[in-house]
Amino acid sequence: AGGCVSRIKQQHILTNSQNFSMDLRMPGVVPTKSDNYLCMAFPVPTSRDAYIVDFIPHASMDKVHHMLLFGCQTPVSTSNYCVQGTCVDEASIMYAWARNAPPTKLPKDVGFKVGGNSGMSYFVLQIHYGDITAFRVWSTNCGSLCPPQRQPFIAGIYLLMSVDTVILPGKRVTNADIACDYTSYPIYPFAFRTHTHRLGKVVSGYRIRDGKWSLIGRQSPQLPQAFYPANKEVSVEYGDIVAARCVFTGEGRTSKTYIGGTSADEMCNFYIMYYMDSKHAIPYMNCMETGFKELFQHIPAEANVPITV
Ligand code: IYT
Ligand code: CU
Ligand code: CU
Repeated sequence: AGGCVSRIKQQHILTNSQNFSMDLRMPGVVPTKSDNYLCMAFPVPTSRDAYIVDFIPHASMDKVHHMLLFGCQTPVSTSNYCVQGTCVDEASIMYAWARNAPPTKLPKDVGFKVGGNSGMSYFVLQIHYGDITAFRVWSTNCGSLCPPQRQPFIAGIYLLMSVDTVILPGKRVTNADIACDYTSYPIYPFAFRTHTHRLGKVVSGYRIRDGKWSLIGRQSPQLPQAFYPANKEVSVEYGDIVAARCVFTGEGRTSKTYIGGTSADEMCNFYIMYYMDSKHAIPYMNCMETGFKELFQHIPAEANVPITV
């Protein structure tokens, strides 16, 4: 993926029989231009089932704006820093760190499954504006001797994203609405993350059950885009609807703004980080449907109130 500098391998793995931690470092990287996103892939150091149970960010505050950790099967590059993109296949986000935002902890007994047959054979660390950082992943697996112990709860991500929003220039308010029927096993949201580019004012996510809207989380996408604690009372079960709204403004633009990858484009994302019983273990789900207009007539008023930052 474009210009790469050669990779300095510096990886530390601490092990005992059950647990190990792994440092993911991108030492001495100097971004060549602002808004560079540098990434690096690290093989998951076991072919057995392993569960990430903690993340310890080691970012140098003055240099790193934000960093995201993904898991996937096929990174863009396994031997070099990558300048654009993360994975060839679908990347699943597992962790987000942003300057000035508190890091989110996984609840007790909850882990992201990696290695084994999870489809996650690489970690990919993506850093915005960084030149030195390290990441540490605590993980439990069973080494080579003992039988693998199962994590009672599996962590996963439910991503709601808009694919077709168009923001008209000068128009004060444009809503991007997303909603899907939920037809799977119960999930228990514990953190959420919002993502838009410059035009996003507020992003809110809900569960709708028997017509009643319950807030999972609401945040300004102009604040650090980390995972924030979700409303713990709201689980999502078969028969519920999961919905999100992003509120945008077209003020200050002179042409239409579409969904896309550059900073001139927009995105509307609401990520739900959840746990579920590992009996079911569905690590990734998404929703890209535009909700019915009729449904969104009943969205709580708070969803339309911009959060001033
Ligand atoms: C078009 C769009 O909204 N892209 C988002 C959501 C997205 C994330 C992942 C789409 C796909 C993914 O595999 I992970 I396909 C997007 O790119 N969001 C950015 C990061 O790339 C994760 C963000 O910061 O949320
Ligand atoms: Cu950033
Ligand atoms: Cu984006």
